[in-house]
Amino acid sequence: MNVSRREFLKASAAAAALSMVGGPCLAAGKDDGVDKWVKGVCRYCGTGCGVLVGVRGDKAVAVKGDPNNHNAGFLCLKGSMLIPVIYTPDRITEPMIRRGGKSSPLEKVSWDEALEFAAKPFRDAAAAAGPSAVAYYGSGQALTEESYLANKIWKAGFKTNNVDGNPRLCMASAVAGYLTTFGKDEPMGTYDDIDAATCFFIIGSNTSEAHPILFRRIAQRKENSPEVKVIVADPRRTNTSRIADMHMSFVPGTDLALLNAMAHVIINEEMDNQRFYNRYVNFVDNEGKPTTFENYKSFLADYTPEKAARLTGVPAADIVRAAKTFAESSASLSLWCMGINQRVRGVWANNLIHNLHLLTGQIGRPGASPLSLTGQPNACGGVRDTGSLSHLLPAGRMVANEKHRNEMEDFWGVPRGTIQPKMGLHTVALFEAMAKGDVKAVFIHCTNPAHTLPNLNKLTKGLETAFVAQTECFMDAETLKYADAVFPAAFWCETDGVYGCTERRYALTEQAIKPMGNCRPAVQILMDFAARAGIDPKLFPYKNAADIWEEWRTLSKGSPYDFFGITRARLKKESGIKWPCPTETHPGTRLRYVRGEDPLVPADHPDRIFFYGRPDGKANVFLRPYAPPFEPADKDYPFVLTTGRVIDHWHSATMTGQVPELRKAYPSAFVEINPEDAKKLRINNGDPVTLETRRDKMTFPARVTDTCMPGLVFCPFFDKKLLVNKLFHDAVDNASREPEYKICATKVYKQA
Ligand code: MGD
Ligand code: MGD
Ligand code: SF4
Repeated sequence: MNVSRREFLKASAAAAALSMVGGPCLAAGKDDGVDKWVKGVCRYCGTGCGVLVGVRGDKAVAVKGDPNNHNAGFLCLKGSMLIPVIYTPDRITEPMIRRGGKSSPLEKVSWDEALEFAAKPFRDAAAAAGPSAVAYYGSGQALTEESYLANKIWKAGFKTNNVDGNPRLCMASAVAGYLTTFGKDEPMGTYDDIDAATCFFIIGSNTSEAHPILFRRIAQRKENSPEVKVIVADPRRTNTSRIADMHMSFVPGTDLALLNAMAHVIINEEMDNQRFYNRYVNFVDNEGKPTTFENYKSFLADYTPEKAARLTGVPAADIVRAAKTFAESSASLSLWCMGINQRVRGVWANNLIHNLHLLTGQIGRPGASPLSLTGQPNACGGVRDTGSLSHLLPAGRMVANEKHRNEMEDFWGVPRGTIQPKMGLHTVALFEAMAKGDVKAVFIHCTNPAHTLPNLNKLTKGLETAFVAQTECFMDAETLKYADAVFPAAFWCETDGVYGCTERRYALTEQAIKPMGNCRPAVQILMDFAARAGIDPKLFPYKNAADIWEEWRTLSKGSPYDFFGITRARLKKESGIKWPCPTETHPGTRLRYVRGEDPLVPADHPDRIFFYGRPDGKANVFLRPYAPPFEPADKDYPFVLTTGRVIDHWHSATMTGQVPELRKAYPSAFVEINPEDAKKLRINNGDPVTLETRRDKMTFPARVTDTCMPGLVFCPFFDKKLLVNKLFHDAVDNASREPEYKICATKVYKQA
């Protein structure tokens, strides 16, 4: 692209998003003739843009950005094209079962028959092999009420902690990063920090494609205040890096060395903030045992910029410049996503980002914060906060903690000892256990694992072996091939519930239209299913999702996740509220852990910042060494393959693939390859190029582009005709259990 950075910046601010404030909307209709506008949240990413759905008669006909939400009326293209997704002929509108086993066809049946057909194998498996023979596999795209309910049904009803979901593939390393550094999950910063930051440190996030409306806000901040610096650290030269003052492209998987080298420079150049860390920080070794600042300094002696330069490929001078800019700017904001989390050392990488903030005091002030970008619209509110993962319980409680289990048992009204003390199976282990026959029946909700799990040839064996009950909306979903019973779920604005996005913001999606055909809201499906599976209905005495919200809100009261003040009535009026929010008159919290801002910090606390997630109120700076990725390039497999997103498709494209404009933009997957490599391998644009890994091989059309550095190739994973995840290993971080989707070794050759 032959445009200057300034031109690109301008274009990014304007064109990454479509302006829709009060204007006409792209949809199956026009703004005029709309009977009413119903408030909601975009179905797609963790940016959590507010939308207004235009309804005419009994149909949704339009969508536009909510001018009163953080997105100020802006939406990106896919968000603005949600209406055709509702009305695609691909919608599943009737329950279906496979009467004759996995190889028989799906037949449409009544709800009663489908529910009974699905419930029996769960009853039988639990009776014959115990509670751990059943499982729930959920989603950061499910509504909060759905995940809270499922978590309760499985953990307190079936008495199994086999509750996991796609946030394990996504934010698990960020969760464990916050827990280990600050003692509690969820960030202290918010989107308001973007407007106050003077240095953006964007690492392992292609914000321009994955969080376009936030990228628009960053680009606008830079456009309006040219002194603002943007540093991007990403092996690929993405559109995000094109607005950067500095792009550090490095050998994939070497971030730990880069981040430690930045800390080294900060201390050696005396840019550290001793007053801050003496007051608010504990230094701990790799095992979490107390150590001293002096030990930390000696540990970092091994991470000179020169040494890190040899490992990462980033020039030493650039590492020094990045460290100085980060430390000396008046307010530095770090933003990161899957380039950091989807790594076998993802938790460590999260800790090292937090280290930079804690060393410099770039935290707890407007614009100065670590802020992980959440991928899915409700991974935070729905799954992390409700504790709907195999090791968690609601509101920051842990399965392994007896007091926490007892608190939940008392609140849920089940006998002490009901919740099992042993953690359930994390995602990869769950699908392995299904393949072995240890888990015999799984309920899959709002996720498409047959497309998106790593090492698919291995892990789909679990879906071939276990009984699979699945909620879905679209026939395009790959997992349907393995489903024994399919429940047609009401889609997005056909039902109501709360989403919680990146910045601790809860917002309500209201029902705008009736569910299509015979579809039902997922909370109804879950309750009907559980009752038939033998779970005591006293556990779910709810008429609707609003009742579940009421219970969950009450449960949060007095916890470090307190949002008791966020009532449904308030959510209907307001366009999102950030927790902590303990009372109905509290406006919500912008700066978590900060006295005078966060209601959970006592007004008379002696310190300005109180990290109340830890017993002594101090955060941890960890001594985390560099460790290589699981499968770096080698002599036999000399390239690194990385995977990720494109702006116009959502994950497995079951939704975005229904929209002709989005499909045309990216009709199929491809492999990006650097021009130098392409020349050596005699590859031209469009040539069929085979990637061969230790698991499988697959041929993609080539895109010759400098986006990838030499030695690196990139494939998006949206295309079900080219399931790139068959090429990947399933190695996971040993703390968060998140898979390393970002790095595997591959051969690359042109197909004859
Ligand atoms: P990715 O494309 O997965 O997107 O959002 P992002 O994480 O921003 O990868 C991010 C970057 O990591 C890539 O640019 C890649 O080059 C870089 N990377 C690869 N290896 C390394 C490494 O070793 N170190 C570092 N530092 N970086 C590396 C993901 C987010 O997007 C998520 S989690 C979800 S669930 C949502 N999905 C989604 C979608 O499917 N489509 C669109 N359009 N937007 C989405 N938004 C959300
Ligand atoms: P989606 O396509 O979002 O992907 O993985 P998935 O969650 O498996 O699947 C959502 C499913 O829910 C779709 O089948 C959709 O049709 C269905 N659906 C949509 N709306 C509704 C609804 O209202 N109700 C119900 N019941 N169903 C609905 C995402 C996962 O992928 C994530 S989060 C990450 S971060 C990983 N990223 C990643 C990567 O970066 N690289 C590679 N190679 N693989 C990855 N896989 C992971
Ligand atoms: Fe939807 Fe994300 Fe686009 Fe906002 S940025 S409109 S939440 S896809």
